[in-house]
Amino acid sequence: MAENIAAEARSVAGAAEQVEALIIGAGFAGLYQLHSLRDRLGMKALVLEAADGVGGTWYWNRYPGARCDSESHSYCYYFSRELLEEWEWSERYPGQEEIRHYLNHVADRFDLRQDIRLSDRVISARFDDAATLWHVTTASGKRYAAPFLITGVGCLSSANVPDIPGLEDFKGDWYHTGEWPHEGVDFHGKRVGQIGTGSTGIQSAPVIAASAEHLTVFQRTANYSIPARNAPLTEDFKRHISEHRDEIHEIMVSTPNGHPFRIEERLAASVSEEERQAIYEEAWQKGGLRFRAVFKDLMVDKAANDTASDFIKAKIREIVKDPKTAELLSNLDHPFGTKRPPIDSNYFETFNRDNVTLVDIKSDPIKRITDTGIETGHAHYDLDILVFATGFDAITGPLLRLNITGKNGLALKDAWAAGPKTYLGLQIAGFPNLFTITGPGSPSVLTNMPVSIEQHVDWITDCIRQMRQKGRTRIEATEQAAETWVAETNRAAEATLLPLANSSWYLGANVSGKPRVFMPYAGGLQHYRARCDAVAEAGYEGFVLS
Ligand code: N01
Repeated sequence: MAENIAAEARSVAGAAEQVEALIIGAGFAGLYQLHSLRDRLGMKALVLEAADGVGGTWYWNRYPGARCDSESHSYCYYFSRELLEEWEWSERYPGQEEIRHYLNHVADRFDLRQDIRLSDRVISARFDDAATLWHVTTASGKRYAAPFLITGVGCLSSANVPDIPGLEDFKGDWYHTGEWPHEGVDFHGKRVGQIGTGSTGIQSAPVIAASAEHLTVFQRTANYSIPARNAPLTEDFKRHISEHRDEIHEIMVSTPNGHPFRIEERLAASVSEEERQAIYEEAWQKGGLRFRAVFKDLMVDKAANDTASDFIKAKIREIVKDPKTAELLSNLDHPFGTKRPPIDSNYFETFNRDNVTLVDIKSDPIKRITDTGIETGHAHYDLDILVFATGFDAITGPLLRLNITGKNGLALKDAWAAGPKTYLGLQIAGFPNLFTITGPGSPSVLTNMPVSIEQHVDWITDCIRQMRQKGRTRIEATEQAAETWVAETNRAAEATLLPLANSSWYLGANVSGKPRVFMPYAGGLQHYRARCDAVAEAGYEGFVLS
């Protein structure tokens, strides 16, 4: 807070640098938005980035085992055929370092760096109604102004370190997975405690266990996971991908989740028990998120979902040798897929190692952190290193921490006090000319992210192009359109099993005090895309242009 006030005070003295569009964040979204506005529309645009390099999520999440859950040939930009053809992925799922290299390559290839300001965090953004200008201030006190402000801050970039009493007393080292040290962490000879068993914890535990003296995993909610079956890409596969790019892309943009595979048309109950088990077994052996796509009703019919859930529970019990540990790991309290399903490399197998212990903190919650470890109601665990794989203040957190103020002094935190309200996840009533790439109310976090990002950036770019052609300078979502969209987002979620996961970050449940609202649009990316296109074709229905 003091840092913010000092920066605001310093900024009064310096003149603002004015451009035509300001973009916050240099990840997948910000890089493509800069390229689109600058190189397609000829606008003077600038990206502001807190980190000292590009990459967004893939800059920060350097924790052991960090890897994408979408297949490499789909987890990339499709806007440039040349880019697609010159970049070669090495593995089925790209690791953090490879994706970061890819995004650095994109920044160089499209000559983006000259318009990116690194190492300076945006601390406030304020709309000047009379001038139709966004004024942005950074932590170093620099000021910028532009008619358009576009956020590309990601959905999972605001680290959530839970408020457990005593952390300040801990004498060992502690880390959050989303803000991992660049030089890495040496676990050799260390007793490590990991809190959290989401996608991150499920990836990090096997890698930490491989070098630590001992790893204690503190599990609050048991989680599903499907084997990733990661492997180097074969030459045959690479050739296949390069010969079928258009078909692959067509599938990605016409399915609900943006992945390069279709959801099967059959229902879980349409096949015999024996056939169903064989289908699940084959999907388990192939690995990855495709497991969720073997029947079309897994996300909408609880009985269908139970068949997948039971299959996975049986797998966990088969893999994990100690029956008590197996019971804790398979004691799942939510339907499969209602939290983003992790994929893993030997997660459940890790609990067969002699140097790994699972602690159930649902039945015996953490009381406090002591100077030497973690104390629960019934035990004390001595630790040298504490790893928080505790997720993020997701979707709204990265936007709220920008301290955005719209028309009439309306602060975003007040506008969203009861939960986020947007029109199409793209705009907020009362905040003209502000676009939120992958904002709440869009399907983004339920999808393969780059596909959603490209759709949003293309829509925003086209909108600004049309505004310029028609001499319009301002666009603002109406309150009515936002209300209607929130109702539609709620209806879409209720038509699925998604709201049944009580501890999901989709609902904001992992952050204390956060309003419990299902934030993403669950009606499917292909329907959402059609809706956004229809809105544009109807002259930006639901927006006021002036
Ligand atoms: O975070 P999470 P994440 N005390 O929120 C626990 C993407 N991602 O970083 O479930 C004790 O899912 C919490 O327990 P509970 C992906 O979209 C992708 O793992 O709230 N425990 C949970 O176990 C993913 O969904 C990839 O009861 C506490 C864990 O911490 C998203 O990022 C890889 C606690 C948090 O799980 C977030 O995943 C990694 C507390 N006070 C991430 N607070 C890939 O592409 C929280 N927990 C593969």
